[in-house]
Amino acid sequence: MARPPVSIPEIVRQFGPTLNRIPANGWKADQEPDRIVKTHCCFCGQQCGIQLKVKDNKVIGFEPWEDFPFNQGRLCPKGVKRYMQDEHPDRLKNPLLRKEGAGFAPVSWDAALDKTAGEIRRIQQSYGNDAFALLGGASLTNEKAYLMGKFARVAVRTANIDYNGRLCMVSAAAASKKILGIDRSANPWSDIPKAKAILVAGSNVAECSPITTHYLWQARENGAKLIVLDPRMTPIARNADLFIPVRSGGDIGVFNGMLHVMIERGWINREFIARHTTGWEQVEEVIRKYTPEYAAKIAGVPASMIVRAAEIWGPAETSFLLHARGIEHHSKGVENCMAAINLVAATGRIGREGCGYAMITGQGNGQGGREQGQKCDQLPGARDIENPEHRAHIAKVWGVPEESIPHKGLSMVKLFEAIHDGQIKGLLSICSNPMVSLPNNAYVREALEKLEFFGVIDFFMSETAHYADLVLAGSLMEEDEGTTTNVEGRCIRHRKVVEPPANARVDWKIICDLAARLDHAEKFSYNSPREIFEELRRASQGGVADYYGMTWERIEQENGVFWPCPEPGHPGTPRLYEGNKFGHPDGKAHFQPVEWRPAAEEPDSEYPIVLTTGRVVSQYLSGAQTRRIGALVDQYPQPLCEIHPLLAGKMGIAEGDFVKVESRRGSVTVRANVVKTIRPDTVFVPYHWPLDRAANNCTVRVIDPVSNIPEYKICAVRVSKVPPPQDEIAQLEVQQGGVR
Ligand SMILES: Nc1nc2c(c(=O)[nH]1)N[C@H]1C(S)=C(S)[C@@H](COP(=O)(O)OP(=O)(O)OC[C@H]3O[C@@H](n4cnc5c(=O)[nH]c(N)nc54)[C@H](O)[C@@H]3O)O[C@H]1N2
Ligand SMILES: Nc1nc2c(c(=O)[nH]1)N[C@H]1C(S)=C(S)[C@@H](COP(=O)(O)OP(=O)(O)OC[C@H]3O[C@@H](n4cnc5c(=O)[nH]c(N)nc54)[C@H](O)[C@@H]3O)O[C@H]1N2
Ligand code: SF4
Ligand SMILES: [Mo]
Repeated sequence: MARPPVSIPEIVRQFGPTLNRIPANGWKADQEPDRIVKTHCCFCGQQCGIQLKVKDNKVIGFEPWEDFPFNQGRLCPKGVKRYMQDEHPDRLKNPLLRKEGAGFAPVSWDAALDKTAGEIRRIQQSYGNDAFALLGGASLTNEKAYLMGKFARVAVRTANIDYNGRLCMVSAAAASKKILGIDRSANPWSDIPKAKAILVAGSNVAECSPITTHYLWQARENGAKLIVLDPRMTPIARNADLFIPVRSGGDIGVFNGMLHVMIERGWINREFIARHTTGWEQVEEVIRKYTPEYAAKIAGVPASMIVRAAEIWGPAETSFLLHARGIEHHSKGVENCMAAINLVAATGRIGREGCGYAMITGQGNGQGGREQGQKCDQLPGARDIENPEHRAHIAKVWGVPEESIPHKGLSMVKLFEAIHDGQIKGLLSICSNPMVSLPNNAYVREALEKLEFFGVIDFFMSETAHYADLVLAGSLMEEDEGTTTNVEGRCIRHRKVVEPPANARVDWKIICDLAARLDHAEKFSYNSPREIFEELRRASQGGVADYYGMTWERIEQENGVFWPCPEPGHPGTPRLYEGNKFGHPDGKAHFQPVEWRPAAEEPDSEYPIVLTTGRVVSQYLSGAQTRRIGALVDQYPQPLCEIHPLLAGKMGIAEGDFVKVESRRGSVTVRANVVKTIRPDTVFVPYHWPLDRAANNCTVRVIDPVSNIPEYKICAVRVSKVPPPQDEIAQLEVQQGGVR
């Protein structure tokens, strides 16, 4: 039986529009708290230490936690306001079942869990085990990420589990593994201020990894030179010694061009290359043709900028490379990152104080979430699901026959294609909002409508949950306890601050309750997340991401422990590759030659402009959380289209006009923000909004062949001035006092 299509106006009537401003009972931040709990921010990969104030089992405010070494009390606007989610009127407090034609109605947990387990069984009996898929998330703690991987392989026995980190860290991960052998930032952030040359590629540091700004400032105060690559002059770019306004998709031009100049001028560490690397000859061969002039054509910037970048980076005494999604969200995302890392390996400036490399992790547990086995090709400890030894180790920890562990499944975008094609009939999703975050929204909607059963575990009725048959009311970060692993690879402890409200349930318990209904009670009989962590330690033992030597007590006492930490007495490993020992079996770094190639969809005469997408400081990801916090909404209420005055002038567009940004797949209508800080051939729209304001109406459903990350950072569009939109949701939001 096909599920009925969802009526958006019906959802708006039932749950209100997406913009909710003031909780019914208000916040009482001026009250005296009963308790103050040291924990961490639930949002980005910086995972700042924060203290939450509690009164009567309610979070009423925050205080900085100055002793936590990473952020030393610093917080960004999101961290400061995050506590406002807790008492939000939209908070889901009961499991909700879709009633034909009548929206959602509360049901008992027994009914909800029986229905979910029953549908998993029915679908698997009719269509085979792999016809039921699971989707996890990198905002989940390590414990929950581990549990999801085990739940998929042991209780549901499907190969098809993947997670939203597939949209985020996988290009960086693959590149780092290929060249250096390990998927983790190589250095603790305390190394950044000691570097004399810093290259930041494709990262809007000030808005998206705000605390990292402070480390870059310190470096500059110590005399470092900062190079920034971005098609937009972001706040950090405004303060750079050299800002290279690279064309989206053109970074390989800059990296290879820099290497060309460095070879010519003798700024290559040939001794290091000979002793500690392989594959240099092929790189040198490829680089030959990347003269500054040739490279400049690819990058869309003057050749002199590339030469200048080489002059800063090449001879520097110490250096640090950081990159983020700007170079990773491409159909050549892995190649972009490899070309960048080649620059580090060619100088041998890695594995020492002030010499290093980092990928700026995005989601709260972006690092840990990709180690514990919720990826389609992975088992805990960052193990390979196709490696017989790795499988045998995990089978032993789980107490199951090795043959019973499914093999590699489909990655997230492919999983949606399989739903579309009818291969996958059922889906249970936790901690993902693909209706906003996957490319080409219309395609995602069609896929969700085809599912025979769709269950969602969330604490808010996300845009994706609107399409579910059943929504299970899960837990906010502060309502449960566990660990995450921050941007540096430091495993930290999140405390339980308050109990979940009413009839909501902690996520891990929901998963264990479901496993019990699938006849696996004894393998999921944990009494607490701590027990899950104890098992995770053993599962990770001997793996690349080894947590065996950690305990919750140690993590707390030491303000976090860096993996690998293979033994209880081991100090942890803040800096990887010390003594030039790389992660490959031969101990060497493996250079990877990289040739530039065009994006899947370059601009043409019909769609002449590049659209690139990303973030703003006050909104987080799909916005399911931050669009509900009035104080954050006020900072950036609606998506804007950044457009250069030259381009705007050609089309008669002025600041504040409505513009239609249209690709071959769909369009978004937003106000124009005419700024000189963007390339005149490019427009930028942040992606945190749903429906008619979703940047992902336009983006292209093309993925990197190695990492399977979508090409969010480049597609072809045309832009035109239009009258203000008149739809029903727009009207409702205007009535609510929202700004369009
Ligand atoms: N405020 C806020 N902070 C966040 C998040 C959030 O949603 N909001 N999300 C978190 C997550 S999950 C992530 S992944 C990170 C993302 O952090 P970032 O990667 O820093 O953020 P983005 O805005 O996605 O993209 C960064 C920059 O890439 C540029 N760019 C686009 N195309 C190219 C290109 O081809 N080359 C280069 N060099 N640059 C390009 C864009 O102009 C943009 O300024 O942020 C994390 N922190
Ligand atoms: N166009 C464009 N699209 C993009 C990007 C881009 O730059 N441009 N960036 C991509 C990137 S880098 C990312 S990371 C993705 C993110 O995309 P998503 O993962 O889809 O976004 P989130 O907002 O994190 O969605 C998480 C959902 O889970 C819920 N949630 C959060 N924490 C928990 C929890 O602990 N338990 C439970 N049960 N639920 C939880 C939230 O309420 C929300 O509904 O978006 C990608 N999409
Ligand atoms: S969103 Fe990120 S930078 Fe901001 S307070 Fe939270 S963890 Fe820190
Ligand atoms: Mo991300």
